[in-house]
Amino acid sequence: MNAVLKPGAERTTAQWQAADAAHYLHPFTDFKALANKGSRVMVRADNIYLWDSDGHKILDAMSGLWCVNVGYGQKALIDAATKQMTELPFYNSFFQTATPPAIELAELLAEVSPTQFKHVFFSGSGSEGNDTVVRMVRRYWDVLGQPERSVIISRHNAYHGSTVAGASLGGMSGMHAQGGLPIPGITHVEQPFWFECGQGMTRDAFGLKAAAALETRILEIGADKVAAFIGEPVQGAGGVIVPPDTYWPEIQRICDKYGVLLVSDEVICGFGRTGHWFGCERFGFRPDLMTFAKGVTSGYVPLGGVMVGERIAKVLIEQGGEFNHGYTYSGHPVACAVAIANIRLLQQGDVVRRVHDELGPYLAQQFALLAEHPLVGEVQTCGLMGAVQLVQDKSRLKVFAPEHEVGMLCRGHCFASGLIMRAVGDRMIVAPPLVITRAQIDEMMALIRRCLDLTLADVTHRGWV
Ligand code: PXG
Repeated sequence: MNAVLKPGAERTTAQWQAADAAHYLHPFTDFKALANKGSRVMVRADNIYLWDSDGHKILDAMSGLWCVNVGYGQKALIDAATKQMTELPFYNSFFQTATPPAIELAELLAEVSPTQFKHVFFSGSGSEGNDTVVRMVRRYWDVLGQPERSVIISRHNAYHGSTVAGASLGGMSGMHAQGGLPIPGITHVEQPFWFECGQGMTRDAFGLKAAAALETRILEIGADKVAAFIGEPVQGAGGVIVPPDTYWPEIQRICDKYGVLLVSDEVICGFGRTGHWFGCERFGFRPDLMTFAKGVTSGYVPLGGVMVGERIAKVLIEQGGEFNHGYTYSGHPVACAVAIANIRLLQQGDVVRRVHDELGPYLAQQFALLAEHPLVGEVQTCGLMGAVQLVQDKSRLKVFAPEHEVGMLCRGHCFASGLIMRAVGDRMIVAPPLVITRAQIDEMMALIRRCLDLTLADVTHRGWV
């Protein structure tokens, strides 16, 4: 009988790292630097914990990459995939065909989405979802006889993916610096980031000012040339930037005034992350399109898509003829079956309400205590997302010199202490699985506190404070 090996134990860590360095180009990575250092190889997971190839247990406060909303090891998702793979592992939806999971998921998404959404277009990822958004909003205006209405307005420091259209919609200067992006017809306005752009104003006044940047740009371009505005309800990859409450209602007012389509990128905020099914519900706006991915399957298999509001669906269905767009994996039956099981689990476990009523408020309360730490200039939370802004001088909210990379120092302590927390510059962020318990939030907070203390000791020792 063959011995049953532990996951990952087929090779030693050093052997995994050598093969990785020899063949595997990782996303958003300095290939040479990583090859010299060696990857951390993750081999197993359960609930909110991961184990690496050296057997270390790690609390995953980033839900994989903002996606494992129901936590690891959920049997219902595993069984759904196994059953669907056995019955029908693949069929496409191109040539007037469909599969039961794709149809049923479309129906279920309409049930959990805000009422204006009755239709969905599936993709394989969030980036592909946003490519679909670009093609769909332009097609909509074409069909209505206004093809010149093609400009899409987004925001600096937005993240909308890494395909050519996704990276162009995004407002990441590092991404625009490579490969001639953004493509024409996409323009960026101010982000609602009070800490960086709004100090000296009240948060509410700043929210209105940041939204006014949209109106100014619409008037500069001409409303008859603007197709849509896109934004994340809370900027995730940008650093968990929770906008002032005045921001989104004003954006909605401006889009309505000029007839501009409003697109909510819900790739991170969707499926309970904010304590609502979708982030737009938390902030009180009514998008025409919603991009989703990640939490729709809790990341167990890739799936994304776009919820299409009735304003657009009606035009495309009744007057549009053929829409020349789609992906091999649009409506992949295994991905859709897993998504159905995932959404049922969120519904049956009352997970979204628990984030709203219990876990979100508890995280907010615990993060508020962190604000007293000498390194912390600002904390923000929204549902089960949180950000801690590290500062050099708390009284004046003065930031560290970027070259000191204090966020990376802190992230290093997190890694070494068994906690996965992201650093965006000097903003430390978490987005744990939505099934986390209060006791596990306490465990996470103790680790965060310890890492802040270790970082404070470092910067004191180096004379940076
Ligand atoms: N929109 C948003 C709001 C996202 O956060 C995408 C679109 C693209 O999704 P795909 O599935 O194509 O990756 C995302 C992805 C980070 C990080 O470092 C965030 C994402 C991806 C990778 C890294 O925080 N978000």
